[in-house]
Amino acid sequence: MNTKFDEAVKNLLAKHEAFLSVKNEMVEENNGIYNRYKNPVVTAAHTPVIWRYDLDPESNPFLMERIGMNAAMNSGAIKWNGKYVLVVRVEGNDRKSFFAVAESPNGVDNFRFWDYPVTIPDIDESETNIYDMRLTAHEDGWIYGIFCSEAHDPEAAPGDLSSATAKAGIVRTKDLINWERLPNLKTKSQQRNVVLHPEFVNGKYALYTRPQDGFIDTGSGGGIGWALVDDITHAEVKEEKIIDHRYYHTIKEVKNGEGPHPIKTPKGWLHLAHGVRGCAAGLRYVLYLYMTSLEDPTKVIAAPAGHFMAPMGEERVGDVSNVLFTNGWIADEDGKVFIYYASSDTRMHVATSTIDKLVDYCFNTPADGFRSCKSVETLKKQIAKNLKALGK
Ligand code: M1P
Repeated sequence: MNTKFDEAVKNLLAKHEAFLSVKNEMVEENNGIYNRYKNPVVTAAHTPVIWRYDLDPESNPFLMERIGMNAAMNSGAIKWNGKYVLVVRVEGNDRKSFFAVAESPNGVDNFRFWDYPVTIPDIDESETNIYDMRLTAHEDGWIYGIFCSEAHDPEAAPGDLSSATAKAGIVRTKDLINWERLPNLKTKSQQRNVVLHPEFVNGKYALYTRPQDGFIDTGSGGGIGWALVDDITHAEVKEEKIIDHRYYHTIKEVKNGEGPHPIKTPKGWLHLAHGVRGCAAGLRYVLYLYMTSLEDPTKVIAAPAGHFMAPMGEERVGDVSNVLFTNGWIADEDGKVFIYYASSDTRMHVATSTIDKLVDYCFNTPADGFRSCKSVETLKKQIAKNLKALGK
């Protein structure tokens, strides 16, 4: 019996519980499109005390953190048994990422991690890091998770301990507890941000891809791709078509990547993605929306110009600053949409909107004219229309 130690553990658990129970508040925004929330929804500090501390007075007399957690970010999302569930990319102080499930009763606060992280079967000794899982409840009855499987580049020059390669790892589950690992996606190029479409297309599994020449550079990879796959248990991309292109002097000039799988709406598939551009401060990651046709999911039917969300305030700063990234959203049956996004590779946030608003945003936000003079023309049209409406 160690009364002082027991008291300290009780105190630690009580403080953590109080932190997890804090209610979140919607922030008033004036764009009419979505609302942010005051607090991040999941952070490294949300990870359980039993992960981080050894609660044995014999082996940890000072009650120190033994296994530190550095970040809780890029999370897949799904509504599961009435709960808002995130498969969070947790990154330890050792820089290794892993997946862990956190659930909330209302989608905006009180996220609590399950006791154990997800065990992803190990099929490749060279796989060093895993991250950014996209979840898809597919019409075949399985819930799939596609994630980035990273390894040290076997062709790196001696002494180069940074070059890496990215592949798409694939798992599936029926209960979010037991995960079956399927072989990695076979492709000609490296791949990150691969996402499974929720329906069969022409009887095949359909993937959003992101071909890239290198680990960081997409190089000749022109944007978000699309590929049909015969057998998901031996998935291979034989043909890949770019459906959402990158363009010079846009928010996705350097790279882009599909976020979570698109939401089916009566007017088309609603997509959420990230776009990247370079600047003196480094890469800037923002979120954007676009829509594809229900009849032909490879056909873009709405492409609003510019970003939908960009880093703001404290979101701008973190381990990799100036980054918003998303790989999870949940659409409720009443049309409310919970957009889960990470800021600066550090913490998770939520923003809420509705399918009607997001679709309206896609079809009625002017498309990119790719030149300043075109942007001025678009702006002048709106001003003239408004002046007329105001009787001026
Ligand atoms: O650091 C920003 C993001 O960079 C990568 O995304 P992309 O492949 O589009 O460049 C990923 O490593 C992602 O996890 C990270 O958030």
